[in-house]
Amino acid sequence: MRVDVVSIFPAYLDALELSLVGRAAHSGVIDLHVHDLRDFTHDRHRTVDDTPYGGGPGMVMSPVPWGEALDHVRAQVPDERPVLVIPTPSGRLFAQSTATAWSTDTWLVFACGRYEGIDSRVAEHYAQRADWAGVREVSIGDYVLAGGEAAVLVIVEAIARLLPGVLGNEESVRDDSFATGAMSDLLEGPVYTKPPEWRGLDVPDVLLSGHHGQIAQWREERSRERTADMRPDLGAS
Ligand code: JB8
Repeated sequence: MRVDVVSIFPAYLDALELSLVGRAAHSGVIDLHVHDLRDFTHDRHRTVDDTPYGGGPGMVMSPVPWGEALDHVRAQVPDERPVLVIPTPSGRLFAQSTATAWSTDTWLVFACGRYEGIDSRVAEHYAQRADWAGVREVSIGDYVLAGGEAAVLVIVEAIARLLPGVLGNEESVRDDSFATGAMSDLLEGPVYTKPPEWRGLDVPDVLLSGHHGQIAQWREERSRERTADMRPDLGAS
């Protein structure tokens, strides 16, 4: 999968070189390219924003450098159509099902807004372009960030761990109960490792029993309890 990110803070995306996503990039599973939006300006001050039509607080990102940057990215692979992803608090919710769906795409281009966001004609224009595969405006949750960069870190990590050959622990993601069941309706219950007693706290006996049927039943009960407590909205009780 090719991933391009356009931002006025390209160093923010340095974290993609680390850990799981970095391993995917170094192994060639992800072909990662980060671009500085200001490289597509032409004025002395490398201006990317302007005042909002209709008035109101703050500034809006100009469509002009965005068009130049995205056309430059698009031209890097003439025979592939990218999806344009725009993080915004006004987008559709990005969920585990979104990560799964996008994990089979061949090319994602992320546009990181700042200020009050990107001139809305950018999304409208690229949605009409036959040489792009579409535009997806997404929110990672009901809170407001200062820009799209942190959302891109979240989205790319959620996708990267689903790609074949990325996790060291191959089976945990391929396992259906982990990849889908885990997030779609029930939360994971408690987990334990050695030592069997730590600061007066014991590991539950059933987990040391070797009775796999009882262990599975116990884990399902704990999952249902935790879901009812932490996430009653998931309706697991
Ligand atoms: C300016 O909360 B967010 C988000 C917030 C933003 C921009 C993009 C995304 C751009 N503020 O997901």
